[in-house]
Amino acid sequence: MNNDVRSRIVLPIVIPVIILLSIAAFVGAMAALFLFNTKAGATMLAAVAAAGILFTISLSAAQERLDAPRRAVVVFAAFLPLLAGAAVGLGLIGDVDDADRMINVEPLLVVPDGAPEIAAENSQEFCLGPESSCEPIDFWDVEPGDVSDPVSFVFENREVGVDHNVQITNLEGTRDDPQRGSEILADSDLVTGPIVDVYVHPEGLTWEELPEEWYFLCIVHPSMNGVGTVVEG
Ligand SMILES: [Cu+2]
Repeated sequence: MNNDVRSRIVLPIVIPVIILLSIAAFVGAMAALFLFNTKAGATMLAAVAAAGILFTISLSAAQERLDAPRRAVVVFAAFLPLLAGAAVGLGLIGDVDDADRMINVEPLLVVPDGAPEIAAENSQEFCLGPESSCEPIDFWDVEPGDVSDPVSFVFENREVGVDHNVQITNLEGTRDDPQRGSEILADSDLVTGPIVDVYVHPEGLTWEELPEEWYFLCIVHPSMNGVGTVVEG
C-alpha cells in the first residue's frame, strides 16, 4: 500500500474509529468506576483519575514535544487510575464484595409482559379499569401474558393517603361465599396512594402453579376481596 492510499483512504476511516473506540472505552471505564464501586472507592479513584488527567494536560501543554520518559509518565498518570477504577468496578482487582460495589447480584425485577392490572379507588373493593370508570370486582379473571410467568401484577392505589395492598391466598369456602385461606401465595407491599406498585413473586411462583381458584384481598381492608382465576388468553 503506498503512502498516498494510506493517507487518503485508510487513515480517514481508521482514525475516527480509533477515536470512537477510545471515547467508548473512556466512558465505559468511567461508568464502571462510578457505578460499580464503593462510595469511598469511587470518590477516591475519580479524584485520582481527574488529577491524573489534569497533570497530563498540564505536562503536555508545557512541552513542545514529549520525550519518551515524560510520555510514559503521561500515560501512567492519565490512564492508570482510570484502568484501576474500571478493574475494581468490574471485580478484577480489589476483591470488593459485589453488594458493596452495588452490583445487583440478582437481576432487577423484570415485570412480565401482560402482567394484569388491578386498582383501588376506595377502601370497599378493588376495581379494574381506568380512573373514573373503574369497575368494582368480586371476581378477578386474570389473563397473564403467559401462564408460566411468575405471579405478577401492577397495582394502582389511587386513594390519596390510604394504604392498600394485594394479597393472594388459597380459597376457603365457595366462590359465592369466599373466605381467606391460610396459605399466602402472593403478598404485595402495603403502599400509600396515589402510587403504582409493581409486584413480581419473589420466588417465581407461576400463575399455573396457583390453585384453580384463589382468594385475593387487601390486608388492611378485608372487605376488599374476591375470587381470582387464571384464564388463558
Ligand atoms: Cu385496602
